[in-house]
Amino acid sequence: MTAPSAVKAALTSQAIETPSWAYGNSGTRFKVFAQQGVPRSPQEKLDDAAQVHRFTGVAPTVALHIPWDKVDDYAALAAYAEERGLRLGAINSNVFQDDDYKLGSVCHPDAAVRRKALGHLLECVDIMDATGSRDLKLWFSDGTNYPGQDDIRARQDRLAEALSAVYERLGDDQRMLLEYKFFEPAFYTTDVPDWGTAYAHCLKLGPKAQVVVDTGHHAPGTNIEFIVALLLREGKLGGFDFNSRFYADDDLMVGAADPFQLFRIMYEVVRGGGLTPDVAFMLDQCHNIEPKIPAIIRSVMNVQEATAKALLVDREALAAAQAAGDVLGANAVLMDAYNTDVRPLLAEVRQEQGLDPDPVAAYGRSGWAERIVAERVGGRQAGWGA
Ligand code: AOS
Ligand code: ZN
Ligand code: ZN
Repeated sequence: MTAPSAVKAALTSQAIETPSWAYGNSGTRFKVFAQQGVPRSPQEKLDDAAQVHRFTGVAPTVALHIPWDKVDDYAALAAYAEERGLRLGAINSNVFQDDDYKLGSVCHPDAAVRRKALGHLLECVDIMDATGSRDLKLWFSDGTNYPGQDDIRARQDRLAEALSAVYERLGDDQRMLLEYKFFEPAFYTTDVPDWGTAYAHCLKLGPKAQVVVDTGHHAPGTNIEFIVALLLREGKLGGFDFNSRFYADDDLMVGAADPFQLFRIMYEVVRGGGLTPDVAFMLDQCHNIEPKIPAIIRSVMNVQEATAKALLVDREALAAAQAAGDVLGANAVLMDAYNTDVRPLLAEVRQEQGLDPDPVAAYGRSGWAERIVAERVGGRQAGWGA
C-alpha cells in the first residue's frame, strides 16, 4: 500500500489545466444562456482562472484557444498570467469556424483551403514560442457526411502532409497533441475518428507527436481506460481533455456522469506511471446552465478525488490476487479503493498547503462572484470573445 505521505505528495504534484473557453458564455446550438459577470477578454478569463488556482492549489495553467483568445502581444499575456500565479498552457487551434472549412480544413479537397488551415496551425506554434506553451492541441472537425463525398484515403494523405509540416516546425521542447473524435460535426466519416488513427499518425511523426484522449469522444460503451493503458504503454499518451458525457460530446463536468469510469481511467494512469508532467490533465468543458467558476473548481476536485482513490489502490494485494487467479479478491481490492471516502484526505492535503479544505465554499465566501457581476458588463460568448 502506498504510504500516506507519498499519496499526499502525488496529489499536490498533479496539475490540472483549465480551458479559457469554459469561463465564457456557452450553450448548445439551440441557445447560449448569457451569465452575468463573465470575462470580456482573455485577461479576464485569466483573472477567473487565478481564482480556481487560488482555491484548489492545483490548477496553475490555462489552455488558450486561437482565435478566441487572440491578442496583439502573447508574451504580454503570458506575463499577465504570471503576475497572477498562472502559466499559459496548451494552445488550441481552430480550423473549424470559417466558411472556408465547410468541406474540411487540412483534409479539404482544395489545396488553397489546406494551405490556409496549415498557415493557422503554424501561427499557433509562433504563439507557443511567445507564450512559452509546450503543447499544440489539434482537433480537426474534418470529415464527410455522405458516402462517396470525398476520397477517404486521399484525405488521410492530406492530413499526414499537414501534420508533418507542423511537426517539422515544432521546437525541441514543444509537442503536438492530436485529438480524436468519432463523429460531429461530420456524420459519415471523420478524418481522425479514433485513438488508432491518431496513434498511427503520431507514431509516424515521431516522439513529439502524442495522442490526447477527450473522455467525451467515444462511442457509448467504449472502454476508455483500456485505451489509456495502451497509449501509456506505447509512450504515446500526451494528455486528456476531461469532461463527462451521458450521450455524445456533452462537455459536462468531469466525474459528474460516471465517477467510477474516471477512477478506472486514473487507476490506469497511476498504474502506467502517467502521473507526471508528460501527461497533460486538461479540462475541456462548457458550463451552460451552472455558474462557471464553481463548476470548474468542482471539476478540478473531481479529478483529484478520482486520482486519490486510484493512488489508494493496494497494488501489492491486487497483484497477489491477480497472480492467484482470485477474480473476486482482485475486484474487491479495486472496489475498496473506489469506495473510500477521500474527501477528508483531500481536505487535509489542502490544509497542509494553507488552503481552505472546502474550495467551493471558500470561493463562495470570497466575494469574487459578486465583484465580477458588478464590474464586468457585457460578457461575451466563449467562442467569440475578444
Ligand atoms: C471538440 O469537440 C474538441 O473537444 C476540442 O478539443 C475542443 O472542444 C475545442 O477545440 C475547444 O474549442
Ligand atoms: Zn476536446
Ligand atoms: Zn469535444
